[in-house]
Amino acid sequence: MSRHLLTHCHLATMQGHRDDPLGLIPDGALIWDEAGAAIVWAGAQKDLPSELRAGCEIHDAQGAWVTPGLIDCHTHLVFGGDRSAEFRLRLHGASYEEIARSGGGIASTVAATRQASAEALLTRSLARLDQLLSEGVTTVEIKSGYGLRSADEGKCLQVARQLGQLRPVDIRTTFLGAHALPPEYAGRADAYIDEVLVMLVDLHRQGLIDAVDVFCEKIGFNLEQTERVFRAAHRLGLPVKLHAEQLSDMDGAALAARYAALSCDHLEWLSPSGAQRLAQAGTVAVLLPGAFYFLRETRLPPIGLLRELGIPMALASDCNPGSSPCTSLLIMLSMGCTLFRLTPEEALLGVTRHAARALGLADRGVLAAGRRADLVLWRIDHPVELCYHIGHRPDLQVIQAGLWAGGTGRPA
Ligand code: DI6
Ligand code: FE
Repeated sequence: MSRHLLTHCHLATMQGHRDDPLGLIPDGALIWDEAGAAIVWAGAQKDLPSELRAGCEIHDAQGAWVTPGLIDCHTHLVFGGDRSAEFRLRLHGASYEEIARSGGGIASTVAATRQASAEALLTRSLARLDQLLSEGVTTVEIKSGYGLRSADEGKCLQVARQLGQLRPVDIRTTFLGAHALPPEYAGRADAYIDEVLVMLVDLHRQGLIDAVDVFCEKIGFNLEQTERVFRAAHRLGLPVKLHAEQLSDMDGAALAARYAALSCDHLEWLSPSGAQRLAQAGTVAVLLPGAFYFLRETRLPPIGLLRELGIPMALASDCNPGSSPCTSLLIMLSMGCTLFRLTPEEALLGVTRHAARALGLADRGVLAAGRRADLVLWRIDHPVELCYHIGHRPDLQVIQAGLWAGGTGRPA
C-alpha cells in the first residue's frame, strides 16, 4: 500500500509562531505517500478527514513524538587518518592556529586523505555516517577540502555520493577546494585559487557539486580570494556558503551576503555590521558548538544579536578530524543550549527547518503537506528531552523518503 497513516502520535511540525516555536500538535496524525515520498496531511487526529483515512495502512505510534528527519547541514565527513596526536599537542599548550602554521592541522589530514584509497575512505566514512543516522538524521551535507587537487577532491566527492546510495540518507555535497593551501602551493595562494577554479568547473561538470564553500580566515583564504571562488560559483549557477569569522573577524559575512550565500558558518567573531548584512540577505547563521567546545574557544557567536535581527540559526556537527571529531547531532543540541544559550526550541529548529534552509532545500525540515516524508518517531515525553540528555539516544524509528529506514525499540 502506498499510503500510510500514523495515529496516536504528537507532532512537532517546526512551523510554529512566537509562543509555540515548534508548532506542537498533541494527539496528532500524519499521512504520507510512500510512492511520492511526501507528506499528504499533518494535523490533529480529530481533524483528520475520513475520506483521507480510507485506503491507508495504519500504524499506531503509541504516543511517540514525530519530528522531521534531522538535518546535519555542515560536515567534513569524508577524510583519511585522525588527529589524536594533534589533540595531545593542544592539551600540552599548542594552539590550533600554531599547529596549522607549522604544517600540521588540515595539511596532515590532506596527506592522509590523498594516500587513502576510495574504498578505505568509504569504509571509514560509512562508520561515521552510521553514527549520525542512528540518531534520526536523514539529510547530511558533506564538504570536500581534504584532497586539494582534482583527483583527490573528486575522489572524496564521489565517496560522499556513494554514501548516499548505500544508506537511507540524502547527501548534499559542497566543494571546499579553498579549505587550506596544499604544500605544493606554499606561498602561492593566488595560483592555488586559479587551480580551485579549474577544479570547480571540472567537478561540477561531473555532477559532483551542490554548493561551494571557502575557509575565509588568516590561516585560510582572504576576501579577494574568496570572492574569486564565489564569482566562479555564481557563473555556474551554484549557491555559496562560507566558513566565516571563526577565529577572527575577516568581514567575510558581508561578502557572503553580497553573494546571497545560503549560510555563513561558525561566526564567533561576527561584527554587528556583518550581522546586519546577513539579516538583509536572508543568509542562515550556522552555529557549530562542537568546534567551539573542542578548540576551547571562549568568544561566543553573538546569539542575542542574531536573535534580535531574526536571522535563522542552524546547528550542525561540523564533523571533522581537527576541530570537531563528533558524529552526534543530539550532542550538538545539548551544546547549542548549554554553551551557546540557545533555547531548546531554537536548537531543534536549528537541526530541522533552518538547517534545510542552510542547504537551500525548501522541500523538508517541517511537517506539512507536500514536504518530503523524512520523519522520526521518538519514544520521548516532550521534544525538549532531545536537547536535555547528554549522550543518551532515545528509542526511535526513522522514515526516510517515505520508506521505513530502521531504528530501535518498538516499531509503529
Ligand atoms: N573550520 C573548521 O573548523 C574545520 N575547517 C574549517 O575550515 C576544521 C578542519 C580541520 O581542522 O581539519
Ligand atoms: Fe567546517
